[in-house]
Order: sequence, then C-alpha cells, then structure tokens
Amino acid sequence: MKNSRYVVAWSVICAMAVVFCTGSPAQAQTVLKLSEIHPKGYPTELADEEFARLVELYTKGGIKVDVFPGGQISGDEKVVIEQVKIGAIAIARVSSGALGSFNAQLNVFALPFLFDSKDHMWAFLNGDAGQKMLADLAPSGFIGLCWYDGGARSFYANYPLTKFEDLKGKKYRVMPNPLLPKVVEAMGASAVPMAAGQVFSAIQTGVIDGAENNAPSLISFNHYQVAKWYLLDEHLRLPEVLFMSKIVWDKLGKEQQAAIRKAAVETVAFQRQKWDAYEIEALQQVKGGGVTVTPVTDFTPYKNAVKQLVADESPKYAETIKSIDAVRPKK
Ligand code: BDP
Repeated sequence: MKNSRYVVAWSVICAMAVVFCTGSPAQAQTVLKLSEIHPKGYPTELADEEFARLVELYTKGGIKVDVFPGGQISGDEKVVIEQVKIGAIAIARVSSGALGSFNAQLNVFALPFLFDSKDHMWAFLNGDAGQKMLADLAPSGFIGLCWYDGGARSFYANYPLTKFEDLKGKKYRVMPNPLLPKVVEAMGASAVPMAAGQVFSAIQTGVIDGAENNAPSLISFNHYQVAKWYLLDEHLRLPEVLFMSKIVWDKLGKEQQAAIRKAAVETVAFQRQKWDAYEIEALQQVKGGGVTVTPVTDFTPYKNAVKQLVADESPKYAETIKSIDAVRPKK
C-alpha cells in the first residue's frame, strides 16, 4: 500500500514537472505531458498541438503542454490510460473504444450502426448528454476535456474482402474493449484483441487476417501496405477523447483549470476541419497504395448480423440511447 502510494506520488511529479525559470515561484512553469498514438501531422495530433498552444497562451506561460506523438510513450492506449489514471501522464488523446475498458458508459459507442452519420454523432456529442459523458469520466479518475472526430471504422484484410460473406471465419483485430469482440463475432469473424502498435506485424505474419479502422489510421499505422482490401461497411463511429488525469488536475489552480477547459473546447472545430479534409485525402492515399476499396451499398446483412447483439446490449445504455435517438436526423 505504502509502496503504491509512493509510486503514485512519484509519477505525479514526473507528469507535472515544475520548472522554475528564474528561481522565483511567481515565474514557475508547470510542464504537462500529452500522449498521442498518431504521428505528427495527423488530425488529432494537430489538435493536440493547437491545444498546447492555447493552454500556454491562456495560462500566460504558466502551463506548457509537451505533446509526445507517434506512440512515443506507448503504442498501447491501455497502458497510456493506466498511466493517466495514476497521474504518471497528465493528458492523453485516445479512442473512446480504448477508454471504454475504464469507463463503461463509453461502450455505448461500441454498438454498431449507432449513429446515422457524422452530423448525427456531433449533434449528440455537442449536446448536454454528450458533454455529460465527459463530466462522468471523473469517478474513473479522468477529466474529460473534449471529443474529436474519429470517422467511421470499416474492415480491411490481407485477402480478398469485398462483401459481407468474406468476413466469415477470419481473424480480425479489435481494440481491447468488452463489447468490440462481440461485434466482430456477430458478423461471423473471430476477434483478436490487441494494441494498435502490434497490428502491422500481426497482419504481415498472418497472426490475424485483418482489422478495422478509419482510412486515416490505415495510413498513419501503414496498415495499407499489408492489407490490400478495404470494405467500407462503416460499422462503428468511435469518437476520440482528449482527457486528463484527475490526480494532476486536482493539483492545478481554478484559473488554470478554466484555461485548460477553454483551450480544449476551442480545438474541437479545428480538429473537425482537419479531420474532414484528411478523411478524404487518406482514402485516396489508400487507393493510391494499391488497396481495393469496396463501398457498401446495402447495409442489410451487416445490420441484421448485429441486431440481436444491439438488442441485448442497448438496455445498459438506455438513457444515452434516448438522447442519441432524440437528435437522430429525420428521414
Ligand atoms: C484509431 C484511433 C486510435 C486507436 C486506433 C486503434 O485514432 O486512437 O488507437 O484507432 O484501433 O482510429 O487502436
């Protein structure tokens, strides 16, 4: 017990380096580490940088956010989240799919075909219920700062994958999350939970047949080089989350906390704009890289396959789903 308290205290010191510029506490600068799995220039990474710029501006140099892109801290978001939880890393940007293992309410996003469109998702995320989900991360030890766009996820593979039936019996990587394996299994494939950082070699060596993600990630993780078929079934929309360690947060002053919140909120439109442009460009790059991209015109078999799973799981998220349905675009 004593030991683990020591580890937590020491980690917080590491996550919150305080640099005394002139030796006078009035000019002390707190440096906070931010972990990002994607490389420099990726839409979420650009938003992290913008967030860092705004935090420094709004705290008048009192807080500096140091962004560590490309999974430098860890290529495993589960490890990153654990580190944020104990205060060893101050801030991270991860997928809500990964954070769902630490805060069950987020698993609602792991329900396939939950949102009709990007606009539908944002109508929910920007509304009261979406913002409350960020606030409700606190009991898990996190301060939710904002949502970012993560597009729609589709299956890709190292064998001809052009229709629903091709998924059957194949091994697909999923993010470690309680619900995601069930989604892939409902579609007829078997699910292999693994960290994003391991997927490239797992496809290359045939440990798995494929994975599922948005086009920008196929580029950023280089998966398009080893998986030459991409089936755009768009079964999931998992928003990205920027969040902070509650342990570190609680050590900051009220004004600093307000400055961080303001900075985060202001990066949302920025990230969405970068995302919208890159989503299109990345799909072009995937095609240019020799990947056979098949759009889905009839979603019926996909939706039918997960119907029972959605019916079984939905009651756990009844309130949230009610809010999602309330902003569903009229057909
Ligand atoms: C990408 C997310 C990233 C996740 C990755 C994954 O941006 O945060 O680590 O998916 O599948 O879309 O693990």
